[in-house]
Amino acid sequence: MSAARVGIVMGSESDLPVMRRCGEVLDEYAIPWELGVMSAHRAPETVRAYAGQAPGRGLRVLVAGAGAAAHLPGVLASLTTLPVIGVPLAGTPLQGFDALLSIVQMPPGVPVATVAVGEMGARNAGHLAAEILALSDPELAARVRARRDQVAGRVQLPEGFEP
Ligand code: RP5
Repeated sequence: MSAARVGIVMGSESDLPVMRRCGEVLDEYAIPWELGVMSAHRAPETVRAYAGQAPGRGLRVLVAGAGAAAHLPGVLASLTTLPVIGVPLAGTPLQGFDALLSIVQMPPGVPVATVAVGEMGARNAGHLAAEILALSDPELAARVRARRDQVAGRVQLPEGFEP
């Protein structure tokens, strides 16, 4: 089995059902990935070690899902220059709006590429990770292009209209 190129991490096991969707998308592109649960507030030293070792372990993109105050993506981004994609998760009475604002509002200099709340975001994190990796992988770039061409076919044109 090849070494993981994408690390999918999340703040709690309760995030797993949603974050698994990111892995499913990466599987469609045949991108090896790994998955871990680590909390920025419950186990900050584990997060520090994971970020520090990530490049040497072959990871090229990190996807971090978190709910509530949702520190995990920003903390990871502070500890590595690998691209970090943040997935805001619902689960509190604020339904993910809290996590969305927390993750998307990173001050300049330490970016987190924030995707939509919940399952839509987890899936898009997989697609975005594929596009980032495709920049240095022509075979993957062809698979990314092929999928885009495939979804472009999902249209219904009005009668008499030719694009
Ligand atoms: C965040 O708090 C996690 O990412 C999760 O979305 C939320 C609730 O965590 P648990 O109380 O289910 O462990 O840290």
